Amino acid sequence: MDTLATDFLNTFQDLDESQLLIKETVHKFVQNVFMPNITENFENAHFPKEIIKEMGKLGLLGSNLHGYGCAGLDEISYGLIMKELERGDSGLRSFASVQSSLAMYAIYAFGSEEQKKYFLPKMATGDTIGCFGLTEPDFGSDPAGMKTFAKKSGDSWVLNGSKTWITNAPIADIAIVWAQTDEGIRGFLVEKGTKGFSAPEIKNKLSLRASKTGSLFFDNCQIPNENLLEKTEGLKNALMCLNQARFGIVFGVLGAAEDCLNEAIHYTKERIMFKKPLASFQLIQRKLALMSTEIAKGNLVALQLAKLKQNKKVKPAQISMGKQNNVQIALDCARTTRDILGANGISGEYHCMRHMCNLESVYTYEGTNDIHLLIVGQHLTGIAAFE
Ligand code: TGC
Ligand code: FAD
Repeated sequence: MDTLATDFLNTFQDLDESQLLIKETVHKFVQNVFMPNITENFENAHFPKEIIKEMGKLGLLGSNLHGYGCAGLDEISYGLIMKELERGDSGLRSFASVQSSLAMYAIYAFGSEEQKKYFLPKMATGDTIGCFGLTEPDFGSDPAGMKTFAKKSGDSWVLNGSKTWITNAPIADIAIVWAQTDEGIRGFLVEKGTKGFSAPEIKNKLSLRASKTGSLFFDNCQIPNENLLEKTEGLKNALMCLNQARFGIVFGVLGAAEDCLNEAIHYTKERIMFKKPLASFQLIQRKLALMSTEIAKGNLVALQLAKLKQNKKVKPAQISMGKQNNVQIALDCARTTRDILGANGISGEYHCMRHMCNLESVYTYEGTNDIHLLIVGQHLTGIAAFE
């Protein structure tokens, strides 16, 4: 890794030994285990499930949760993990985000002690895979309107409805499902094999191809009361899970951006045009300098948010600012690198086009770019402009 290009302001110069080791270990894991097959996996829309348990062994799943077999790392370490995973592919980071920050966190924060003891250790090792169903076909940015309904019936709940665009759904053993009830929105653990529950894959994605996405259908599913996340009492709890995952994206996307910048620098030093390396032209250097500057700014944003989060002082709107800003930076870097590589930029032999396609999803999921601007706008003005 060329750290001058990607950390121009030495933002991460004060990492402690353990943080440096984590960063290096995940980097090596991604390069040695994941990257050799990424081009083929992306082409074939294949997610390499076999690496999940290795991620578990390295402590990468639920890494910033404490107890229950989780690594209990600090927030900077968690961010660095996300960054190294997404340097490989946003799909790999997506898997870890959903497993850790959405599914495991939901159980960790809102589950009963029995649920935590039963599910979290198996999820930390990667033996049990989770997904998180909030979005519905007609309720994406506005999940408050969800139609999925759970009706209390004796000792259980009867669940009807559907969720869509759910990461990990086709490979998940358990789904965290948010549903309306007579008492407001609550979270449920729906186990694979539950009668009336199916999770078919969504095919033909042109983005995040090395990640599995699906729908969730519930047809009179009987959910035992012990699978209710007992501490859930409204949409707010689902949004609290999103804060965790959005924070991971703030770091993660910079991994993809840095990979693009490194690719652009390397390519332009080698590629001769008009008898000179592309890197010697002013317009090219301007593009590289702007990419490096934006990445440096993004890293400062990420580090500051990690510090606030570590001290339990971070506000959701601050995470929204970071998500919106850093995803935009990463997408711009991927597009600029694609441009700089000319025709080669569209080839799977290089990484920028894959990152660019992936980042189009990241721009939309976990709250669209515009929704995050509206959240910051609401914070600045006190006026919600969503409706
Ligand atoms: P609103 O009335 O503003 O809020 C309802 C209650 O929730 C509180 N709240 C939050 N609490 C914690 N964290 C947050 N981020 C919160 N945002 C709001 C709020 O204070 C209120 O509390 P209370 O006590 O008054 O009840 O709710 P609204 O319905 O007007 O919606 C606001 C809006 C639009 C910002 C929200 O719905 C939103 O964020 N929409 C975007 C939806 C979204 O991000 N979906 C993501 C689905 S999961 C996903 O994409 C995973 S991709 C995974 C991967 O592969 O990596
Ligand atoms: P819409 O809400 O229909 O938005 C469409 C456009 O309208 C956007 O540009 C948006 O910014 C704009 N818009 C919407 N409302 C307003 C407004 N009030 N003012 C101005 N503009 C507005 N969801 C999950 O629950 N779990 C998952 O694991 C998950 N994984 C995903 C994986 C992938 C690959 C993708 C693509 C999505 C995933 N999602 C997941 C869904 C994702 O969270 C939603 O796509 C996202 O919240 C946006 O919802 P939508 O697609 O319905 O777009």
